Amino acid sequence: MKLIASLTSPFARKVRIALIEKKIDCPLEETQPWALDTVVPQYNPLGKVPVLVLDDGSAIFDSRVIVEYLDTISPVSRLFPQDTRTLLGARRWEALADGICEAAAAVVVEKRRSHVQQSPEWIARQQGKVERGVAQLSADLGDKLWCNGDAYGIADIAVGVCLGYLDFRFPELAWKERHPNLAALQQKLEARPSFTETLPPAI
Ligand SMILES: N[C@@H](CCC(=O)N[C@@H](CS)C(=O)NCC(=O)O)C(=O)O
Repeated sequence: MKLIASLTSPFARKVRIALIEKKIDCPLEETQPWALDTVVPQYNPLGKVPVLVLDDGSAIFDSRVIVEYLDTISPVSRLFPQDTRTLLGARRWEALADGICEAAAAVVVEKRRSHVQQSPEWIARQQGKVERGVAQLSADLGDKLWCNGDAYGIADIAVGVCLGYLDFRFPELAWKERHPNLAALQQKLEARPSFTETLPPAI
């Protein structure tokens, strides 16, 4: 098994954290999905990382599918709840956190285009998703210790990765002042070895 990923992708970080939490050894093949010579399209027609390549050569893609697969191959540190209702809650948390990352990443990509090509309306639309999404995360967390139910799991990983990605790409966003409950959660999560070992590299 090997993981094809970039070190800056929040979706790949989610998978890397899950591998560490579940104590699964898996070599990382680093690639830049935007590079012309990347191997990613050989494994994922969508050309996106992360991709998990299994020993039989088959490929699993989309971080949500990969993390759920990893949870089935090792009983160590269950990340997904067993109960159907709680499981739906976990998936909703993950969908929202991932959606914020997608909108934030879309802004990063748009801002790499030349000034004349950039669309301020498109950027504002994505920024609106980020602002509203973070406010929803904060409202849903309230004063609870963990995002979903009473135990650490995939919802916390997805939210911690999302907040870390905002800090990485948009340090000027003042979400911590507006949402101190999320700031406290992130501080707790960033203290875990799985989070410290997977911090994105300095840019
Ligand atoms: N829903 C996917 C999103 C993956 C994704 O968007 N990855 C980005 C890197 S952060 C990528 O590979 N982008 C390249 C492209 O869109 O061509 C997942 O959860 O794995």
